[in-house]
Amino acid sequence: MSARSGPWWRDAVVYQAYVRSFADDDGDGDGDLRGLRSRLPYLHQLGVDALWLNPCYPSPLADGGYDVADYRDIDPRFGTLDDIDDVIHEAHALGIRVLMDLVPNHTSDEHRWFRAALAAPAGSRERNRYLFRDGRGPGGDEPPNDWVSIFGGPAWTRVDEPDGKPGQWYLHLFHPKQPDLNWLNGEVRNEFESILRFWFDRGVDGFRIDVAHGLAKDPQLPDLGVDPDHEAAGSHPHWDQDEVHSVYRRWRTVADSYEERLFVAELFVTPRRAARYLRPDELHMAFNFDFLEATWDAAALRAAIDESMAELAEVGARPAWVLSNHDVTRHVTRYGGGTLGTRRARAAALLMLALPGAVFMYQGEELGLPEVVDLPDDVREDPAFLRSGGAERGRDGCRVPLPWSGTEPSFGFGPSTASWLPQPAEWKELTVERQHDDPASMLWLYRNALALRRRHPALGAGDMTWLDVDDGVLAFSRSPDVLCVVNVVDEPVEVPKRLARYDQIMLASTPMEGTALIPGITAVWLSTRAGTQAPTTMTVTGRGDG
Ligand code: TEU
Repeated sequence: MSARSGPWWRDAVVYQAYVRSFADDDGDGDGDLRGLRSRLPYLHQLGVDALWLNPCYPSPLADGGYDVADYRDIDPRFGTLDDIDDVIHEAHALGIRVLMDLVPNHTSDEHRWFRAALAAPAGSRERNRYLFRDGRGPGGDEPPNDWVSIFGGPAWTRVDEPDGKPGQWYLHLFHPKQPDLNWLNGEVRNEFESILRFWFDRGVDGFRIDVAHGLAKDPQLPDLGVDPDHEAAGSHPHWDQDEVHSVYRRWRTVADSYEERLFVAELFVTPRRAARYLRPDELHMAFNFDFLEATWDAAALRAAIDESMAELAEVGARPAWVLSNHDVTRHVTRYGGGTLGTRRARAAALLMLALPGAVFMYQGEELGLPEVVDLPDDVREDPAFLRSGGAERGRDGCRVPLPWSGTEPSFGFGPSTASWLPQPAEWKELTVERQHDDPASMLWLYRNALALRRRHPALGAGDMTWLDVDDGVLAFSRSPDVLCVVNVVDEPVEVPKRLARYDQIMLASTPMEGTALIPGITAVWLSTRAGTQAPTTMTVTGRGDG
């Protein structure tokens, strides 16, 4: 029985599937929707509530699919609309909701709108869907302003006009193959509302919204200046402009015309500014990147948790915790790698999963996968790497296809040895099959934690109260009757006598003897009552799970 109340997403555990790297059905080395579908039983047994799919729309993949050429279809590499319908259907039958990834800041340059814009003259309706401007300087040879692309270089690219002469420039905050849309244009707004409906009508339960703070630009497109200090809220010309909120208010009315549809924002703004996106008539949740970015330090972790929870409380929103995603170095590696990184990652998982709110986990974190830091340059595809000439190592190292079974690549990722990025030989120790029967594995820890979280009322809606403990230790209670203690430092710590009544171990990230002493780098969930410990015998079914 579920201990939940409120909308499904309130305390949900959402599993992020990077479709290209999750499971490959046809053996071409790219994951696909049929592969994903065949692994839904695995996700069900893991105990997740929902699935978020990275973009799988038709795309030239100049930025891993965040360059969408058609928002109402599936890329043939990944499958068909029938395949996504099957995924949605079968996920729902297993009680798993499905979120898609919406990319509204920019399209692909291969989107029909952008092609039409290139063929049309300056000042046309077609160009006005994007941000085309004349250049500055003699002959308009210089970009319209000084904005820079996230992937390096200027944020403007000059086009050849239909007559073959160099002409206007278009804005792209990301790759030149990702032209920014003009969100002051009503046609753009209508189109995206229609796209939302298209997917909601197919049964999609919500969207993760890419670069949600980026859509609205200062209409004057002013220079950033030599020393862009835009701490003053709302004063940055292309991030977090107030106008963006009118977009989300409209989207919310669309979502609310369906049942329990969710919007999760990817935002890079302060917690205070993030709360504005989560007002009751806007988006529902935003990823907490301060938590992700906090170093493994008790005070830093606590500050990240407290600050964001305080801001969210003001608007009545729930947090969305995250440790890893497809854009960042995997947390086993961030936390120091090897045994140390793995021990910290285990403790971090129990910390995150004990907090109030939703949790977004990234595929492979349940296997304790590290970042692949030694990918050869010639296999890397991330524009962050390619456009910085390798100065940025980029994000390919967290996108390596999952190891499912066996002892040789592709480790059951697909029916062939192919995988679009090579998997390290050592991953034979980290396959799902290998961890399946190993109680000391990361997979067991996640499965047990998710099962407890689902079943224990404290870990759903329960209140959270910090307890006063030693430096280097985090302790909080969740009512009723769960105490989470995280010993962040590498020395054992005594549990204060006043908490001795919590003498039942529900789940611990390292083996514990008794509850008086918490080993170094360990998180534990304790209870005063017997019978709440983690289920320890579980079987997993599904292709290749052993
Ligand atoms: O990311 C937004 C973003 O600004 C960063 O995470 C960015 O990807 C990183 O700093 C570059 O190295 C979102 C997506 O999550 C990301 O995968 C896309 O590349 C980006 O938007 C563009 O759509």
